[in-house]
Amino acid sequence: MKDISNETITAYIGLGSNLEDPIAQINSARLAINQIENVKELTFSSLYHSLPMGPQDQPDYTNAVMGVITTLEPLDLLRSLQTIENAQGRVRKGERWGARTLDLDILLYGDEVLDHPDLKVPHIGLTQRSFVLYPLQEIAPDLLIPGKAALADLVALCPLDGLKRLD
Ligand code: A4P
Ligand code: MG
Repeated sequence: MKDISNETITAYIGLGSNLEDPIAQINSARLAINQIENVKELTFSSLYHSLPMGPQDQPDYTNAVMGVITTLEPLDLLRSLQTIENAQGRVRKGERWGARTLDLDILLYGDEVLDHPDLKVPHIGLTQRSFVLYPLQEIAPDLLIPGKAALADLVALCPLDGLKRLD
């Protein structure tokens, strides 16, 4: 068992994929995140099937949310996640919300509100996206989203938009 002994922060990471065997991409990313030094998995949601948000001429997505404890600073966590995205063949074509092998977003970092040019936390889309809110509720039903609302209240306002939990 990994030992993270210093003061830790609980962070939530959104995982998404719609290219090159999305379920395998999510499972590999989970393993890779567990390999980051000073990051340890706490919880992992079910996998969910979701319809694409953004351009519709792309495959459906697989999404999940992972809770971790970490001693990494937020930007160091972001860089580590981007390294994993790149290692799993992520190509940035400049199209907003286009298809991708792997997307790793920091949804929450403790109860911090961050407005850095490279990192906005809570993640900007968190409050409206069914493929984020429902998996997050599965693993952390009592969460309060800093600066926003109770997670349960956001979920109650958010239609499923075709989201389906996979077995
Ligand atoms: N960035 C700022 N804040 C964060 C954060 N909290 N976590 C910056 C991660 N990155 C953050 O990201 C662009 C920049 O956002 C990064 O350089 C980082 O510094 P990116 O991953 O290069 O590009 P992107 O993901 O295409 O952009 P964006 O706008 O973040 O897209 P989203 O919000 O990630 O949405 N449909 C379904 N069903 N499921 C999905 O998962 N995902 C997207 C992408 C579109 N449609 C989807 C899904
Ligand atoms: Mg992203």
